[in-house]
Amino acid sequence: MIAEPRQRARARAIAAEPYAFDFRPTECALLIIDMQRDFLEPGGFGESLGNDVSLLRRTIAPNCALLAAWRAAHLTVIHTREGHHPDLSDLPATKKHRARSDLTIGDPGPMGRILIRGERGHDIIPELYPQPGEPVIDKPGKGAFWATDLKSLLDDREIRQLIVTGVTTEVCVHTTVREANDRGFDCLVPADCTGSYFPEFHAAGLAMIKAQSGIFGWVSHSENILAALGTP
Ligand code: TIU
Repeated sequence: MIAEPRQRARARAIAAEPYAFDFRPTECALLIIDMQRDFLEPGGFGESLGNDVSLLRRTIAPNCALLAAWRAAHLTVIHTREGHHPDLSDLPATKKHRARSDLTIGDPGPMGRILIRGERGHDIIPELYPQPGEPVIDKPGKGAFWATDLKSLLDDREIRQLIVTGVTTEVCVHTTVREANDRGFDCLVPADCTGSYFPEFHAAGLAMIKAQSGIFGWVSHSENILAALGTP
């Protein structure tokens, strides 16, 4: 028997650039990228490399507000973490050695072995910690689709749209938005919920997403999403 096509979810407009995003809540997942201690917390790996983590920490409050509204609306939320198996079997030698740093992935760092699954620094910050039942995608790469089961997880839930937040704008958020775009997902990126150690890369990354009539997707602000969800 051929299944009936699912009713299209009712759309709500979210103010965005380059034009309003046609938000269909039940077909849309909130995808929170790599809000991990080692990238965001003072004393973590990111800061030990000389980065100013306050540039990333400003994303915590708007992500918390968005996540709370998303949970209250009972919509799909998915978290990701960048990291590797303790035996480093999924870590390309290129990724380990390219930085030519004294401290690289797998080495003992300020919060356990750097970007190794199960270590304190690899885990998600307490403010945004996943609740039971919320999927957590452990990814070895920058993009959330490569070498993960994210695509089948989204297909199982009939998700066609993604609101992508997290860090960093031009690295893991951008790679994931590009991967999602090529797989047929519409992506909306709220600027205040993403951040970079390099403000100019943050700005350029967002500009690239919405350029050319939305070549990779839409850019907005969390307040516009909260308004569409009916959250003041
Ligand atoms: N999550 C993510 O973006 N991983 C990175 O390594 N980002 C940097 O900006 N280095």
